[in-house]
Order: sequence, then structure tokens, then C-alpha cells
Amino acid sequence: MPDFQLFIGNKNYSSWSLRPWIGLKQAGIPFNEELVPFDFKNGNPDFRPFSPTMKVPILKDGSLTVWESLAILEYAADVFPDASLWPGDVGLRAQARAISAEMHAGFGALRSACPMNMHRKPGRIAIDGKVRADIDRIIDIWRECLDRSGGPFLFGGFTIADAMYAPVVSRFATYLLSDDATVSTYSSAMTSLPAWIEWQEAAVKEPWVVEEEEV
Ligand SMILES: N[C@@H](CCC(=O)N[C@@H](CS)C(=O)NCC(=O)O)C(=O)O
Repeated sequence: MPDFQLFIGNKNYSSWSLRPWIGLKQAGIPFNEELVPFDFKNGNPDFRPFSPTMKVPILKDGSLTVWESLAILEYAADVFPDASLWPGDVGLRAQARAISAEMHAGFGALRSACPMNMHRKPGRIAIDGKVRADIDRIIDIWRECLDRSGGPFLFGGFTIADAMYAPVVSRFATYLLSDDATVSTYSSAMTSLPAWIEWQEAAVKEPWVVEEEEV
């Protein structure tokens, strides 16, 4: 019997935590949430007892520890095969894995210039060509997937690929990064999810301000 415990950081800022959290919630997989607030100035000492990497998210299932957001979601998909966390078709599953891996490994310019920050009043900031290239590539991915699937999510129903891109949806909204119709349609589908609303409501109530994440 799985006994999932998901350690996450601040909901306002922790984009990597949002990924497995929204994936598990949306799939109806039960888990206990352990929110451990960031303390970057002191090296996040409270992460030491549960995190081998000193980062979040971390999933514990009994004596098993899984780190890295994508590995956590892969594990959940293995343990709960009926949750359809990946597309059923082998080719589409390969595509979903490819764009999830691209997100996990890439888009560093966008991630560092535009940190997830749900508290922040929406407004534009100056962005350079590398950030613009990340934005353009993400819009191309979303457009190709949505054209093929017909939406509302990248592969029709919600999958790990949507969970991996969830923080990008938040960044696009906070920093007003695109007027593209694809972004607006996909963002509406994502931000209407009950799991999204639950996370965001909790995020904006958090009292903590993390200077390192404010741009
Ligand atoms: N590749 C990791 C990234 C995890 C990560 O960088 N998490 C951030 C919070 S969003 C963190 O814990 N940072 C603490 C630190 O770098 O000291 C994943 O996918 O889980």
C-alpha cells in the first residue's frame, strides 16, 4: 500500500515543488504534504533530515526516498498505472517524455530571469534574447501539442507534461510574457484546475518573502 509523503518548499516560489504536487493532486493520488519553508541565507538546514540533495521536492514512500521532480512523477505513474499520468499511446508517450525532459533540463534563461512568484502583481520586466528564445520555444511546443491533441491539455487529458509546464504558465501570467492565443487558451485550462486553484490560494496567503526570488 503506497504511503506518499511529499516534501515541498514555499508554494509561492517553489516551481519544482508545484510540478509533482499538481501532478499527484490532479491524478487523485493521495499524499501527505510537508511544507518546509526556504531559508536560503542559512543553506536550508531544515531540508537536511529528509533531502539527500538539500533541495525540494522529495517524495517518501515508506522507506523509499525519490528526489528530482520528474523522477517523482515517473514513480507515481509506475505505482498508479490507472491514473493515466502519461498518454496511453507509445508514440505520444515518447513525445510527452521528450517535452517533460526538455523542461526539466532546459529553459534556464527564462527560469532565472522570471522566477515563479504568485504574490507578485502582474507586470512586464526587461527580458533579453535568450529569455525570448525560451518563450518562443515553449509556445511552439504548446502549439504543436494542442493542435495535435485538440486540448484542453497538451496530450488531451492532463498528464505529467502539463505538470512539468505548470510553473511556466504561472511565469507567463506574472511577467505578461506573451499575448499569443495558444498561451491564453492553455493557461485558462491550467489555471481552472481545482488543484491549481488550491495551490495558488495557499501560495498567496503565505507570509514569507524570499529576497533571492524577487526580481
Ligand atoms: N532538478 C530538481 C530541482 C530542485 C530545486 O532546485 N529545488 C529548489 C526549490 S524550487 C530548491 O530546493 N532549492 C534549494 C537550494 O538550491 O538550495 C528537481 O527537479 O526537483
